[in-house]
Amino acid sequence: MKLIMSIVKTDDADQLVHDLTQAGYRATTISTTGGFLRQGNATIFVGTEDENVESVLQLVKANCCTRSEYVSPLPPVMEPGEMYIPTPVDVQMGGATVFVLDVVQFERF
Ligand code: 2BA
Ligand code: 2BA
Repeated sequence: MKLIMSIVKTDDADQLVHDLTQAGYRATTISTTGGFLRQGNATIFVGTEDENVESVLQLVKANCCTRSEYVSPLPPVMEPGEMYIPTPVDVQMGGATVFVLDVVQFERF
């Protein structure tokens, strides 16, 4: 069994979970925050048998298209007297960052 952990744009999460459940997969969504932009994203966990991993990945891929956005990262924590000049950066948004983990044990109580 595998646990597929997909970090996706909040905007893409609902449709992805809808498609996953329609396809018979169980999913859990948690609201998360990216470390770099510190903007909300969503992390979707799907526990499933090994043979289903590819099909889950296809659903993630189909729902999470990549697009480019020009954004200013939030200022870092600074010492008194330090100055921060915000520099907008071009980042690829959307898409999905996916980790597939081995499940050692699965229980339902
Ligand atoms: P964030 O950390 O907020 O990053 C958002 C996007 O900003 C990243 O998109 C990437 O295009 C860019 N970015 C991140 N760190 C950067 C840096 N040091 N320099 C330049 N650009 C940078 P994605 O790579 O698609 O990542 C989307 C979100 O997925 C991330 O949000 C983070 O929450 C998560 N993520 C990505 N890789 C991860 C990893 N190895 N471990 C844990 N979470 C990860
Ligand atoms: P939910 O997805 O909201 O599911 C709530 C309950 O609805 C489930 O309880 C189960 O009794 C039923 N259910 C869900 N999907 C079903 C389906 N396709 N067919 C028939 N009945 C279904 P639990 O199984 O105890 O799950 C409780 C919560 O644990 C789930 O909430 C979900 O958030 C998470 N979860 C369970 N299995 C998961 C898995 N394989 N991967 C990721 N998250 C899982």
